[in-house]
Amino acid sequence: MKKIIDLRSDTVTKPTEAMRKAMYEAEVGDDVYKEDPTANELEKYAAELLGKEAALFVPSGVMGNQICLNVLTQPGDEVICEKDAHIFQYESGSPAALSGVQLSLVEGKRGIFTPEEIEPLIRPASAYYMAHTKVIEVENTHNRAGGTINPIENIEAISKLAKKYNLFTHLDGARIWNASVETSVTPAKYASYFDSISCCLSKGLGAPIGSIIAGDKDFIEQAFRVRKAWGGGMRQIGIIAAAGLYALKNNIPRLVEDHEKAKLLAKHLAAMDSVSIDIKSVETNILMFSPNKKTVEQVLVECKEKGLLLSTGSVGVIRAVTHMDVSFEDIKAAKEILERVLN
Ligand code: TLP
Repeated sequence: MKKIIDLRSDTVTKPTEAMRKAMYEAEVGDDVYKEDPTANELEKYAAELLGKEAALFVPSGVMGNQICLNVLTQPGDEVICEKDAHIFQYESGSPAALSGVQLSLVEGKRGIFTPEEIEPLIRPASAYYMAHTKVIEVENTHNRAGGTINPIENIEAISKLAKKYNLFTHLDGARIWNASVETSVTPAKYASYFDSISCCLSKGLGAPIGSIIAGDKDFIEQAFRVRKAWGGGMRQIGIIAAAGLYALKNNIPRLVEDHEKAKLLAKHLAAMDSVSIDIKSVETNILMFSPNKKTVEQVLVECKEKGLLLSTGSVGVIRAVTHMDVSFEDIKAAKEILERVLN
């Protein structure tokens, strides 16, 4: 059977033997009663890693972000975020549908906005005829911008601005682990500038299911209630929590290897005339590029025929994501397929 190289996303990773063993051996209980020892251990471990009072295991990154926004806002509030934020582009309109909030979009550059750009968007609290600005949301690393890292000094300045206006801050840290290994800024340091954080176990860390949200105790108590209300209260989840715990304990440092693979592929692409790519923008495990001679759709179809799966970014852009289930040899094979298809 022809080998398929799947660079559509880091969500496609499959649990390893060791992870499956941890899942098999997990002690379980009913988590709706808070009696699943493995889920409890995962939440305690994650809270410590993120430097927060408490954490909650949730089924997905989308649910994590949406629960956080729901707890931090009231219907009619406004959340400031970057125009390509996952909560705006890829969460099915849920801020409006589930929490009755509207998003105020900032242009940003490479997924990053500065405090100066958002200060004019903060609505005066006295303006009863306007939505209330309530939350500033940051995504780090930024998916649609190509895995870019938000500099810690910028995050600190955004957090100061939020405090000045009495606003909450939320971090979509689906890939905060990637930012952390690349910059050596700890996940806890990143999280310290936010009231709530959502981070994925099922992307580069290789767990099959799940995300973590973290915040103070009161926040997590409220989040526990919203998770149940939205049908996310699960029972013997130790089986999947064990995978998450294994992922957090074992799979963070190896993410640097995924970044090396992405940078290598970016270098190969930059050497081809038929491709536009900003090689400097490839900071972590995501790379975005545009074909010069064919349409995105043509390239996706032809690559698939040859055993290489890719996805799309914004209009006219192809996305490739490296992860633990692709090797350096796969990157070489991907380069050869791309050379044939793009030229
Ligand atoms: N991103 C997916 C797709 O939805 C695009 C991917 O393949 O990258 N925040 C960020 C920054 C994400 O990239 C994602 C998933 C999520 C949240 C949602 O996570 P899940 O898929 O677990 O709900």
